[in-house]
Amino acid sequence: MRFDVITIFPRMVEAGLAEGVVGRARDRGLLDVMVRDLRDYTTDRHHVVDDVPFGGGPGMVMKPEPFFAALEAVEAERGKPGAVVMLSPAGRRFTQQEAGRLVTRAPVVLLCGRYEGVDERVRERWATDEISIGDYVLSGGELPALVVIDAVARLVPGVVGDEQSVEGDSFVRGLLDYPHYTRPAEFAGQRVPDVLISGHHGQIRRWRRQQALRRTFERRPDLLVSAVLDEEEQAWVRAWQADPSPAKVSEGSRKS
Ligand code: 9D3
Repeated sequence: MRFDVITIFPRMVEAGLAEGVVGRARDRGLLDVMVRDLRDYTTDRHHVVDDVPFGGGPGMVMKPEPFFAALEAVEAERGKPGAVVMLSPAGRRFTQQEAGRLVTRAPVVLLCGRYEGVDERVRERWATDEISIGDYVLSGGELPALVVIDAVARLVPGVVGDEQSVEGDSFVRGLLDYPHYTRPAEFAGQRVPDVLISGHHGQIRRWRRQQALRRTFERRPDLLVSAVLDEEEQAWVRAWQADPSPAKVSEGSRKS
């Protein structure tokens, strides 16, 4: 999987790529990310990347020329990209499904904006996609670019180790995760559920499926619309719909 990231804060992006699953994937050559400093594609003495908005108003707008030059360099060095993604609060929402689409589009170029935004002609000429990571205001596209790279890289075969299988990832299955416990079996007056210590692997799998489903029912019922459930799981949901009273999964149980 190959990404080119175009940003005025290359060190910020590099820092986010250095650790963990993504850092290891880069070391192993499974993931190739080239972070490019937009200022390297300016031609003036002061490497200016912004200018005042036509029509007036607050803040600055990113100039088109450095982005055009950077994208022409990417094409010359790497060939035609499979996708050019503009990170923007006005984009469509990034989802697991979108990650699955981008992993098939390598090499992918990610354009990070700062200030009030990027001259519209960059999007018109170059962008194949415009993506937002959610409805909150950030200071630029760098953190969103890292989010996209992380989610897409996890879908590249070999990037995620066997011990943390992608199959089990909650949004891949369409449900939230079940609760996790490790030793000790009792801590601060809180006990690990007996079933997990029982050694009955069939029962453990069933308990986990039920917990995952219960949490999704409680917290993200919107996800149930497209989740694929077997007969038993559908029966659980119908029972909870008839009687939603059992203690909320998020509350846990507290000894008094
Ligand atoms: C305060 C300026 N806003 C006026 C309506 C517009 C605005 C411009 C640029 C708001 C944020 C930004 C910087 N954000 C991004 O570049 C960005 C972003 C985000 O803020 N939230 C979620 N996803 C993304 S992707 C890129």
